[in-house]
Amino acid sequence: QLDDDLVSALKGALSGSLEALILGLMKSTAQYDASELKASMKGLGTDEETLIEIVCSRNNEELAEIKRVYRDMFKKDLEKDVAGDTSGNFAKLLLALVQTRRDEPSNVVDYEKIDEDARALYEAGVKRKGTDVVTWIEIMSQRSVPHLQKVFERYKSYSPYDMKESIRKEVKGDLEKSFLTLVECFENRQLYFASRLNEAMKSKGAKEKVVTRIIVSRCEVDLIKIRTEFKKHFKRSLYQTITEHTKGDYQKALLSLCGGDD
Ligand SMILES: [Ca+2]
Repeated sequence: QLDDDLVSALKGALSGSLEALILGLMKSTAQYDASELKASMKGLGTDEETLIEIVCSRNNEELAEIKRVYRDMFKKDLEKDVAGDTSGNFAKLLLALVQTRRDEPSNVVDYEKIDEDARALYEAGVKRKGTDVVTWIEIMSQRSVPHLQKVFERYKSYSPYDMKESIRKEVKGDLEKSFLTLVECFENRQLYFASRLNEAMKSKGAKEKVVTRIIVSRCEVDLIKIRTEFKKHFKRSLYQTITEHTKGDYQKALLSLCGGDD
């Protein structure tokens, strides 16, 4: 009740990106992700960019918590909403991820399985006419992340193109974006978020929705590591970039969440 009163007071006092940021911070990370997913599927049309970013970048544990919270908050199943709002192979991939059937990392490296999966990815894509998307989905939604990192290394001994180039050649649109997001996150999740932040701020009229979403959803998870990747790859700190590309109280709030310069 106190929270509800506070939220309505804040809604009255704030507007725009600052409002979205402050109200986002009132939620837990999983509540925030669940709300963003819900909003991305609300009404006619779908905000695929948000849907892809959240579903393809969260790990199994995060997705399981998001599903639980989603059911609590909206009395609906995330799977059902995703299935109702997407179609075709894009829907199949998102659903496979939301079902959270990914293996936990194992202490034993299974070289035979790594080779088998690398060859299967190649034979389902670059080697054949068309693409056997179902095989790609199965491998990318069910294998552990350390296993997949080795699979993508091995993949290069079969295919003339690396996994990301292969995705660009084989599939298009939302499916392409989803697979690319997955592979980028398997390789280095914090670098994926750093790149998204960099792009969003560099684009004309900073894409504040993306900036807000990433800062709010990662500030209690891995923002420090994202800062490190940011500085390493873009030569400027996240702090400096926020200073240059945003303004006003929104900027002050972002900088305070950022926590410091690097
Ligand atoms: Ca092909």
